[in-house]
Amino acid sequence: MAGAATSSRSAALVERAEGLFPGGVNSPVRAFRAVGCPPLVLERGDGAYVWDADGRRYVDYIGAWGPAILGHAHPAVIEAVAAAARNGFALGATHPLEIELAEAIRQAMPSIERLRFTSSGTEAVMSALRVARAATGRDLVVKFAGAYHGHSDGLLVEAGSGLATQAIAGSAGVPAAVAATAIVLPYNDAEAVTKLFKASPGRIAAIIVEPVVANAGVIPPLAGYLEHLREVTSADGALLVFDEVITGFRLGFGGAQARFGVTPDLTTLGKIIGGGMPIGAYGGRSDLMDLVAPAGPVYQAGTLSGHPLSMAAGIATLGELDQERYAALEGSAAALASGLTEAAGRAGREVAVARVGSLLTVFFRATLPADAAEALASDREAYASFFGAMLDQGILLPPSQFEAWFVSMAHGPAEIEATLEAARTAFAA
Ligand code: KE4
Repeated sequence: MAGAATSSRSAALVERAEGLFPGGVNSPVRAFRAVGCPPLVLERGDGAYVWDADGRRYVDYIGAWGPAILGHAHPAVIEAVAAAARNGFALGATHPLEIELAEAIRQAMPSIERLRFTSSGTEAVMSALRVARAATGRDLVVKFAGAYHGHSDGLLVEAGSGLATQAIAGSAGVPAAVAATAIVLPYNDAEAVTKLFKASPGRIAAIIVEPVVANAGVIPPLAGYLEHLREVTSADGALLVFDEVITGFRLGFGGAQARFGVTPDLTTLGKIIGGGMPIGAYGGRSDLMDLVAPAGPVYQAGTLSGHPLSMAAGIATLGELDQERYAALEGSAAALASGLTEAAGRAGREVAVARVGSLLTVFFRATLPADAAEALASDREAYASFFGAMLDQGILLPPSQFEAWFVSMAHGPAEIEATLEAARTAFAA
């Protein structure tokens, strides 16, 4: 049986967790249900490695779901958090470290003229859309099938009956009236966006998009697609919101908006900017952000927003990111992707490896998916057995076909080669 939790300390901990948390976890993906094996209990990370509660070591591609771009427990980040902690934790007023991190973010992403920190990506997205609705006086928001923008009610939605019709709830407990404020379109379909705005001029507050989809597995934008979203929203007076919670500082210092040269009106961030500590941020044009209380009529608040320890971890993390390290990261991820493609080919396995920067997905299907519907057609069983075979060899992949692998700057040649060696065995199994 793959992984831990047979008869062990992990198993005992899993059993206690199951009596405490829904599904035994504090976030659903950690239950490993999509890969049909017992969840790991991880209690230590260092560089590219994590250890489970029985001391088993794994090369880690979950990367805390994005924050760990430096690798786990980076000394500079630990020292920064320890130093900040010695001055106390949240103090309840503006802290100098908030200003320092905000200035570092703005320097890297100039479209973020002003911003507000939150404690999660969900809060950042929820707040950015509240600003968009206030700024435009419109209620409807467009998102794309397969994209994930956190768990706020208005975004837990699925496509309505017809294309470009109002969405339906994607979760129990989401009122139909709230779901109806969203429209869900297929990603990478420029025509669908054009048709929607032609049919509903002046009614849409914003499009929110993962500029590179990472929550359906990795799906890059087709050439010209993001530019098209920019043109259509600008022409209609709607706003363009880039959800860069994953891509921000992942795809380079300026995130996806720099890589693709498309400037959104608002951006949401999280994960890397907190270096693994709780964080989110939303920001953009100052005329929009000045609508937020106490400067303007859009209310949004948070006890631990801008928490000094999160700020310290974020500042230290961004301080370690430079062009040389991004180039090395690009090289490792490229070597991994091509090695995986070759290993699968040699074993006669039909996989398509998608990669943008250090985000990658091995889709168990013949061709790269262009949207969520195609991604969903992947062979989940095949992914699940591949996951198990890799775990048995000490390689921890994301426990779902529809999550991205996160390569870190701590994944060196040894880790990449160990992963490819394990993949050659796993594909042949
Ligand atoms: P949080 O509220 O989980 O900090 O961020 C929500 C969010 C917003 N936008 C994007 C593009 C995201 O990917 C996320 C959260 N990502 C997931 C991983 N697919 C977090 C992992 C989890 O839910 O446990």
